[in-house]
Amino acid sequence: MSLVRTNLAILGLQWGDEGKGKVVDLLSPKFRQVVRFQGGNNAGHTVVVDGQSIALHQVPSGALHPGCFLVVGNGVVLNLEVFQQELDRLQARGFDLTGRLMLSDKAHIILPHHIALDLWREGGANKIGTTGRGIGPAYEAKAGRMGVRLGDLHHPETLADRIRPGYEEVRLRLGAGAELPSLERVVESLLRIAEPFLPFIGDTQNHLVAAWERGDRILFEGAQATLLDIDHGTYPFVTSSNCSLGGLFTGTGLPPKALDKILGIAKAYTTRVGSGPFPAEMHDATGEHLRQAGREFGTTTGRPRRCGWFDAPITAHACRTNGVDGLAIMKLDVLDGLDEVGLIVGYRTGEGTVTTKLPSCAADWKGLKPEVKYFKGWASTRGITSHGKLPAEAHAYLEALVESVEVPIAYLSTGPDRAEGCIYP
Ligand code: 2SA
Ligand code: MG
Repeated sequence: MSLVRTNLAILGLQWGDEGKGKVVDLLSPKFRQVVRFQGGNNAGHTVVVDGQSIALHQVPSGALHPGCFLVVGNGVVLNLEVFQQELDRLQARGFDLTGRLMLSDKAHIILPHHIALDLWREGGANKIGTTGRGIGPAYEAKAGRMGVRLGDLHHPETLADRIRPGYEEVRLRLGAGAELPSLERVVESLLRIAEPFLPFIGDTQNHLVAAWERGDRILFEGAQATLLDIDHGTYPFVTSSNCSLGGLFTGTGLPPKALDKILGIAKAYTTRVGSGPFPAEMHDATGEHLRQAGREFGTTTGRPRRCGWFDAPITAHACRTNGVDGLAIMKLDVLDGLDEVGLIVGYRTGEGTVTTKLPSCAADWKGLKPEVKYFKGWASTRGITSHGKLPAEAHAYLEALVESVEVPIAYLSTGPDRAEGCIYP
């Protein structure tokens, strides 16, 4: 897949944690603008440089490249306190974002009562295993027209009136037991935390349209992934934004013709954190091996991830939803040393037939058993930088994977470091 002169979207094709951060970090030197368009600090992108890893949650992964201008689009929900911590961590490592960061004045702010509501719900029977960062309630406030946007920070005199309706509703819902700071405290601490950000707040849509018109190359960095998309994922076990392609346009204000190519990111196996349908899940020693070998614990919350073989039907669904041009297959090396490697090619239903169609309803996933095709394992792919050096068994596995998803591989990752991987012919 040629990337010459393209504006490119990087999207997750599974349930998140595919390794989007590494791909964005690798590609961003070729781009002038790196843009986040949805999600918030529920995202956790780990980039590894010279053996040292840096976890980013809201700052676009292009942060480590001084030539990249970083844009946080209107579709993002922001926790400014956490954003400040990220900036401080970057600063301590010598990465200064002054003069190369813009936050949309239309992006919504995650407020303390959003976090309280998220945690309150997660303590009840309807818990869905959120990251507890207030993401859902912040998007609800936006859709309910009670949200507070970064642009509102320019009007401190009316900020309390902006915050009050949403704040009062949460207080009513949580009742006497709610440990919420007073409205005055919320306003006062927001103004204090937001102060350093005021110079960065601007019209990111105008900024991006101008960048597009003058031919700046733009990289769009998706967070979470298609199976967590509020419309196209395993609802209700999803996040509250459109993590698939549609969210890129609503979350930036750019039209579809501003985008040239779509790179879909998938791990060579499948993981998910939180509850919800996950037919690939293996509760046995192989599942545990994948978790340990792949260090499958959440970047944001440290939660152990559920693990299983590569699930072709879900990945094919994600490729269709996003119109993916090429795949980046990550963490192939985690499958090293296994006697055999599985690939889920369909699901066996209660009636004994095999389907590749994903149910629309979470309840209909129950009873679907993965139909696994097994391949002979290989010794090692770790650190391989040339496609020709892959073991024949790994080739056979990847060929079957491509055949089942019907999208070619563009990049293959064989280890966490920037250098570990190869362009796939
Ligand atoms: P939320 O907090 O409302 O977005 O949670 C709703 C569902 O979305 C899932 N979700 C995620 N799944 C994988 N990775 C995510 N980000 C972190 C990371 C996760 C972590 O990148 O490592 O550290 O635990 C992410 N964010 C949201 C979540 O598990 C719920 O199923
Ligand atoms: Mg992640």
